[in-house]
Amino acid sequence: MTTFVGDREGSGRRIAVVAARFNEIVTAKLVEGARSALAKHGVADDDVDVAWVPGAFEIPLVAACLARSRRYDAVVCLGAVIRGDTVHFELVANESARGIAQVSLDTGVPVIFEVLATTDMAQAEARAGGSHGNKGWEAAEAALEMAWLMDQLPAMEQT
Ligand code: INI
Repeated sequence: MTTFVGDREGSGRRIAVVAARFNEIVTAKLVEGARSALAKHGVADDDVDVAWVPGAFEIPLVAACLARSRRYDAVVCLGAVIRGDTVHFELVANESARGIAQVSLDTGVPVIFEVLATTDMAQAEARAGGSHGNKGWEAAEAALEMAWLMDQLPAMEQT
């Protein structure tokens, strides 16, 4: 029996981060958390590229571009969708999640989903370096773990 459990060693890894500027007060902290986690696990600063997009809706296209470049071991997607008075929230949150999942499945590159979807700003801030930790940090660790796992698993056939 073989058991595969991801390792978070980051030396030599190249990681891309896609971050939404919408609700930047939150997303800047997610990016900071992700960068700190990558540095802590040994990823060189030069091996981390960050692409800013207008909002969470734009994340999937840029994540697809970066994943298909084959330059990165993983792509970390960071955003904050905060419920307002309209259904726009649902559309943005759902499409962002769907698109990000699709990029990962289509490319075989780990694409990590950390687009916060919260009722209010306080909940989002709590998850961006507040009482609920920093989800950007967790996303970076998930990226390293998935990169390691994908290296160990049998190669995916191109379809
Ligand atoms: N984008 C976000 O990242 N978070 C939000 O909360 C949000 N809301 O609520 O509207 C949001 N909208 C912008 C969207 O992501 C696109 O940038 C825009 O629709 C242009 O395509």
